[in-house]
Amino acid sequence: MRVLRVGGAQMGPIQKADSRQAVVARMVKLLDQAKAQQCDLVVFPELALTTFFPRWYMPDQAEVDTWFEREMPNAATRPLFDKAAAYNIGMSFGYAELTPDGHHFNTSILVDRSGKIVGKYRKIHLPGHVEFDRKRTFQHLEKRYFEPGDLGFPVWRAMGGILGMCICNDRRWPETYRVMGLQGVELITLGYNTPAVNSQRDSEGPEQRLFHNRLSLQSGAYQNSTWVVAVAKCGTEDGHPMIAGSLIVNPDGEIVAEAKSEDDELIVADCDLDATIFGKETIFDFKRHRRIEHYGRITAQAGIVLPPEAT
Ligand code: CDV
Repeated sequence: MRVLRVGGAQMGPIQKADSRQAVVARMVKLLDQAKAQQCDLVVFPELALTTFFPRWYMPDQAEVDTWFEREMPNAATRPLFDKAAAYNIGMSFGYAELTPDGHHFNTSILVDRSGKIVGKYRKIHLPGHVEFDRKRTFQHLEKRYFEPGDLGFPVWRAMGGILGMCICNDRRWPETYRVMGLQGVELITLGYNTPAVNSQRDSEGPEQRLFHNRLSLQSGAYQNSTWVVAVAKCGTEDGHPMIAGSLIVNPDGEIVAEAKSEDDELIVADCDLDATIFGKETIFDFKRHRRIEHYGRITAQAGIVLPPEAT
């Protein structure tokens, strides 16, 4: 058995006016709970340090840049790194990254038990739109504020296993899990900010969004025989509700821990990384069963190519 006790540190809403310092204090409290429950690894949400700012249209780039971090750790997050290292707990969390050469990414990092950053992932599947869209009931401007990630879907040998990361919308795409699955991933961490309603169709509310969340995470875990730890930032931010429903899913696709609230809440599960072996050696033994000669379209085209019309 290779058991990692993992804490999913769901976070309730962060309002526009909340400081990074106040948010980090909440994250440290969640770390305190994780320490009390003897967690080895704590997973925080996407863009964990601020409100979900892509819902706001900002024509002024200087204002946009105030939501980004120019270095990590920095003065605001140093207490989080120090506390995690003092507790000997690894962690992952998301933030908006502004690189020294001016690139903007929606980023997640993996930090080992000593407080060292050992992995970085930049969100690849950016949802939303670039320009203000008056037809939507609210904006989702990730395509305006971020560039698509440029690091692929790497995995890292860390915490005694093989770990990978993805971010929010990535969880809906089977390619995300499979690219990591092909590198033997044993545990995937991800954070999300998912509005409770669809700004483009009234009929899609929180129940359906929670269903799609579970469906994507459970199938991704099962089909790649990996643990998946998915953690929400949720509740109502500046009048905008987001789903909760943080989950830990085992390599059989079963939910082993699920958040009950829409607030700061730690969910915990013992994740035996050896539980990934059975699926990887049997029904999802990729080497024996995959038929890559028939998968060319997956990387050769992005959109749908319809068959010719019948004549
Ligand atoms: N932050 C996100 O990526 N949110 C998307 C919403 C826009 C659907 C998601 O996939 O949850």
